[in-house]
Amino acid sequence: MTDRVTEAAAQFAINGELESAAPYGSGHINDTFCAVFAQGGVKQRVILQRINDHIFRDPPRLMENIERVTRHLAAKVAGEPDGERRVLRLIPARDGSAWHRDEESRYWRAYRMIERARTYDAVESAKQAFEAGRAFGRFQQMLADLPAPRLHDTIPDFHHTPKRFAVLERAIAADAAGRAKQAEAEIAFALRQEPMTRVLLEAGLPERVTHNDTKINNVMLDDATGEGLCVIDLDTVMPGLALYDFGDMVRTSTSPAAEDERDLSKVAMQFPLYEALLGGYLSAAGGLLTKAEREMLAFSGKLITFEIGIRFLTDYLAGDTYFKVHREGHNLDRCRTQFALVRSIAEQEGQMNRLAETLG
Ligand code: ADP
Ligand code: GN1
Ligand code: MG
Repeated sequence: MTDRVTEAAAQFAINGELESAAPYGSGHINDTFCAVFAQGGVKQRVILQRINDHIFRDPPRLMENIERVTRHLAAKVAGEPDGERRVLRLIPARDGSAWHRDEESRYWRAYRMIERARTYDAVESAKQAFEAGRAFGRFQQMLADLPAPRLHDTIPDFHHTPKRFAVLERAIAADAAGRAKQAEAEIAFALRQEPMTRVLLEAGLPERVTHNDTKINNVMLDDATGEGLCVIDLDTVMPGLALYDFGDMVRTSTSPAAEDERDLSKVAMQFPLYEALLGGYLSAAGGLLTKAEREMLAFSGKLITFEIGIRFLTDYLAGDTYFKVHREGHNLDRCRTQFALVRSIAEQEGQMNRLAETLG
């Protein structure tokens, strides 16, 4: 337990003595800790996070978004069974603020731990795909009437695929880490996909409040029932397209392989998982969608998988400055997995579209 974590934990309105704090979860962005507090023999676990301010340049505005969104969601689930566990709950700092700024000017926040539920780094069953789809769909649906003003863009152009592509082109030209040679095949594949990068943006789809990071490990599934209980990781909740969310669900909830799987023969879009995911998503958010959105559901899976793939490739070429990495070549492995999945989705896109039509 480092001094920094202990000091930060003490700033939040939590009763009891801090017993321990340890790194937690497998997110690629923030520093997440599970802190255990004890009072009179009763233990309480808390999620403590140091916000990545290299990536999120304005943490107070980001926290303003999260306060507004969690307040809105809390009002929606009030009175539902188990409502406490259905929304992320911020624990305020002792001065009443939603965050704490430490001596190094780093920003911290604390959430109630959602107990008896967990996240999965890779989908394991059709039931999980359905539940993830339903939970993220419900999330969009509950935020459809979030009162004005517009949320802050915590990362501008987060899903602007053509701009992501342009950044990749610059990274290839710069070859800052001298790695372009090792990624020749991936670079060639990426460059061939350029025409698809603009398709969603040119389709005239409506702006909505979206999550923008709907990978399966950002939804907690109930241990006892498997139900999609609570959507977490709200840093990128901001104006976006419904299909950014659906696309990232396809990326992580239809192929049971890990995001960094090296054995690409294991990486494939499995149709029964897609069927379950789509069913879950439409059961909650279907009523929101326009005809154009429905027609592009499968395409969004291919596009967003490609987009995340080029982000991993860009980071590999730049020398791993964005995503946390845990081994040599990690971002290149992740890129390869995404591109294998893009190919697999492309092969099944016709069938995926026909399914959406029958459910439409
Ligand atoms: P990152 O932005 O780095 O992905 P997350 O907010 O997703 O960070 O948190 C990382 C992991 O911590 C999650 O995948 C989840 O397993 C766990 N986690 C986060 N918040 C909670 C919570 N309130 N209750 C239980 N687990 C949580
Ligand atoms: C990051 O924060 P985390 O680990 O849930 C990233 C997403 C990527 C994802 C790939 C703010 O998500 O955009 O899709 O990694 N988040 C940010 O696993 O860049
Ligand atoms: Mg996360």
